[in-house]
Amino acid sequence: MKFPHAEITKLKEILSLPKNVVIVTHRNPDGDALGSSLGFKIFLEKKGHEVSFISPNTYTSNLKWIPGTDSIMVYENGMGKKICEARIKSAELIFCLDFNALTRLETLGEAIKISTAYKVMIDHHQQPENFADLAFGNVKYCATAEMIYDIIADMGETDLLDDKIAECLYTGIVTDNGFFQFNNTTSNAHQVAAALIDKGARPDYVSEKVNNVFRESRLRFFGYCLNEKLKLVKNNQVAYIMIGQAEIKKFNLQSGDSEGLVNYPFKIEGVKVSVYFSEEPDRIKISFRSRGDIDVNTFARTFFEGGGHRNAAGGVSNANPAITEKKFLEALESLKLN
Ligand SMILES: [Mn+2]
Repeated sequence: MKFPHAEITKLKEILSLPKNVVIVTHRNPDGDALGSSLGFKIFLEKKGHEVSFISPNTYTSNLKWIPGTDSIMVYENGMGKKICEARIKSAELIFCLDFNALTRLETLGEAIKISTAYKVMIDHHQQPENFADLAFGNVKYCATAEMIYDIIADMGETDLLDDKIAECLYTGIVTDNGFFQFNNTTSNAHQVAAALIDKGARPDYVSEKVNNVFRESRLRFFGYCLNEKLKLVKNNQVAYIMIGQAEIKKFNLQSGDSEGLVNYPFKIEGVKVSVYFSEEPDRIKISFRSRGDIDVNTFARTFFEGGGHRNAAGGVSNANPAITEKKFLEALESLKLN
C-alpha cells in the first residue's frame, strides 16, 4: 500500500456503486493533467460510472493524440459554461486532478466550489488548499498520473488497466518528469512506468508524439530565442529569455509553442536557473526552472504571484517588459544559488 489504508478504503466504498462523476483539472492542461484525467476517466467508466471530464480552457493541439481527448468538455468555449455547469450540478462525485487550489480553475473553480458533490483531490503540488472531502496529496510523486496508478493498485484493481489507460498514465508521468530526467524521477516512477508498459503503453510512440512534433516556424523560433534573446546573469548561473508580442506574432506562435524552450539554457554547463518571460496581451507569463536545491517555487510565490514545485514554477507580471525585467534582476539578489 502506498496510500493510507483509511483513505483507500473510503475511495473504494465511494466507487463501489455506479455514480455520476465529473473530473476537472487545471487551466492550460499539460500532459499530466490530460493523461491522468483521461486515464482515470476510462478506468472509472470500466467500473460502470458515468464520467465527464471538464477542462477549464482548451488544451494545446500537440496533446490531441492522447486517447480520449475528443470527449473533453471545455468550460470556457462558447456554450461550454452552460453545459458544464449543468453537468457539475448533476454530479455526485467530483475528482480534482493535478491541482490543489480552486483558483487554478479561475471561473470554473466557483462552479466546483458551490457544488454539493463529494470532492476528491488527487495531486502532487505543494501547499494544498483544504477544499476536498477526501484528499490524496503527495509532493514526492513526479506526476498525478503516477499517483492514479498507485491508487488503482492500492484498490487492487490493476486488472482493469488496458493499453489506453496505460498510455494516458505513462504520458502524464514522462511529460512531468522530462522522460525521467528531472529530479522528481524516483524508483517508484520507474516501477509504475514499467507496469504501464506491461499494460500496453508504448514508450517510443509517446516520445515521438511528445518530442518530435514541431512545425518548422516553431523550431526557427527556438533558434531565434537562443541566438538573439538569451541573456546570462549572476556569473552565468541564471539564464533568461524575454519575448514580446511582436515576436510572438512574427513567428506565428500558437499556444503551447514555447513549451520546453525554458529547458534549453540548461544545456550550458553551470546554468542553474532558467526563466522564460512571454508577453501576452494583458500580462507577462513567466516560467521558472531550477536545478538542485534552488527554490523557484518560493521565488515565484514571493515576487510573481505564482508557485508550483521547487524546480519548476510559474508566475505572472502585470508590469511592462522593462519594469518586469528590472524587478526580476533585483529579486534575483535574494535567490540563493549555492
Ligand atoms: Mn502534474
